Amino acid sequence: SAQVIHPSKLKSPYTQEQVAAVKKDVEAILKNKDYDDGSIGPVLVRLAWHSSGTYCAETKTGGSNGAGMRYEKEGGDPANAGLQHARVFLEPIKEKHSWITYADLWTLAGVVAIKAMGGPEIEWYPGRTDFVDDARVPPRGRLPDAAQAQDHLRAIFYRMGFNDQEIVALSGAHNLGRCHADRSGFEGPWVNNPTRFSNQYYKMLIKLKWEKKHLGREAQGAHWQWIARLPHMDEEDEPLMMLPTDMSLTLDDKFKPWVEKYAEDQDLFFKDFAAVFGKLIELGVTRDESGLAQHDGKAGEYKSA
Ligand code: HIF
Repeated sequence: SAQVIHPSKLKSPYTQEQVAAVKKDVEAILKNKDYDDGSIGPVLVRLAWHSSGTYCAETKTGGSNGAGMRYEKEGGDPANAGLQHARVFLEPIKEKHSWITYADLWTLAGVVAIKAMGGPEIEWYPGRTDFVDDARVPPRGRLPDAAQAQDHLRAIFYRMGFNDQEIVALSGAHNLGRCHADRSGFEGPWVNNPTRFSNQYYKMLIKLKWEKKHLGREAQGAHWQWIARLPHMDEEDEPLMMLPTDMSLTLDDKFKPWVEKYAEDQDLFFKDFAAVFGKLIELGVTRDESGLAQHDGKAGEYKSA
C-alpha cells in the first residue's frame, strides 16, 4: 500500500520567510481589541476548525483543502454563521501576501491565534490549494449540532477519524470565545477569560452547578443551554454557558475521565490539544511530491518517494 510521507519531508510551496511574514501579520491583527471580548483570536480558531471539520474519512471528502467556504454552498451553511467576520479580518493579509492560498491562510491564522492567546504551539504545514469546484464542496450538515448529545458527537467526530480522548481534548477549545444569539441561537462565553487559552473549560464543567435555561426567545430560534455563575458574579453579570454537547462530556462514562484529567493537568491538556488540533487541520490534506495537496478524489493515497 502507498506510503505516507510526513509533510515536513515534502517540498514547501512557500519559503520560511514568507510563512514568517504571514504569521507576523496575523499577530498584528490580533492586537485589535475592538471585537467581542477584546480579541479576534477565537473567531479565527473557529474558522480554522470549521474549514477542516467537514472531513469524512470514508469518502475522503471535505476538510480544509480547497477553502470551500468562499462559496455560498459551504460559506452560507447556517453552521458557519459569523465566520464571514473572520474571513474579512484576514482579507488584507491575503491581499498583501497573494501567494498564500486561503486554505493555508485560514488554518495558519487559527494556530497563530491559539499561540498568541497563551496556548500551545501547533504544528502547521503548507500545501493546501484553493482549487475546488462545486461538486467537491462538502454537503451541508457535516458540522456538529450543539443542541445534541454524546451520540451525535461520536457520529460526527468518528466520521473524521477521531477517538473519545481526542473528542474531549479538542473540546477544550471552547475555552475561547463565545456564542452569539444571532449566529447560533446560543449566548455567552464558556469561561470568564475567554481570550486566554487554558484548561478552565474543564474545571468549569466539573465544578460549577449548571442549570438549564433559555436566554433568548424560542420563537427567534434560541435553544436552551446550561448556565452558571462563579461565586463572585452578580445576578446582573452575564453568566457562563455550556452547550448541550459540552455538558454531554460529563454525562458519559468514556468521556468524563478525560474531562477530569484535563481539568487537573493543564500540561497534559496542552500536549494532547496541540496534537489533536494539528491532526484536525491536516484532515484530507494529501500532498504529492510537489508538496501540493491533491483534489483528484484520491486523498489519503500518498505515493512513496
Ligand atoms: Fe465550537 N462552537 N463547537 N468548536 N467554537 C461555537 C463557537 C466556537 C460546537 C458549537 C459551537 C469545536 C467544537 C464544537 C470554537 C472552537 C471549536 C458556537 C457559537 C457553537 C454553537 C457560535 C456563535 O454563536 O458565534 C459544537 C457543537 C462542537 C462539537 C463539540 C472545536 C472543539 C471545541 C472542534 C473547536 O475547536 C470557538 C473558538 C468558538 C468561539 C467563536 C467566537 O466567535 O468566539
